[in-house]
Amino acid sequence: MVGNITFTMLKPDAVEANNIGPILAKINQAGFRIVAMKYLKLSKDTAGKFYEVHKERPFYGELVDYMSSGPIVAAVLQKDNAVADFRTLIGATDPSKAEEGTIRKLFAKSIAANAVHGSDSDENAAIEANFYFSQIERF
Ligand code: IDP
Ligand code: MG
Repeated sequence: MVGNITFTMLKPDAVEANNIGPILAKINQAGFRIVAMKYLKLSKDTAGKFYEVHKERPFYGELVDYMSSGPIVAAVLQKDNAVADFRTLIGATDPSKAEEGTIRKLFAKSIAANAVHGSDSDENAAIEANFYFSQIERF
């Protein structure tokens, strides 16, 4: 089963703009199956832990504040080649550089408030999915 799951979050800007439905529709239309999903608000502490890999980057404080500013949707998605295909579906980190038709091109507000998270490797997909979901929350 290696390589067939990725982890995503619909970020506070996407939730605030009532884009949960349209983004989930795009995800399903692209062939991803929802394995696990929850709606929650991160504390600063939890957001800081999730993004610990970025703690030396200049935008870390801004990112943690932003990701704990409102509710998010966290989900595990399944598809062949899930990590790479999901990165293609969401587009570049900076929405002004994202391809036409990608989720970030369609829905992101800025490089920080960029609508969705997508795992960058199979290893991180597993770590990130385990951060949010137990085995009995996956189907
Ligand atoms: P990714 O989400 O496309 O994998 P990363 O480089 O892993 O991009 O950065 C994680 C998140 O940090 C981005 O999705 C975005 O929300 C935020 N971020 C990245 N670069 C910047 C920046 O230059 N300014 C502010 N926020 C940023
Ligand atoms: Mg990343």
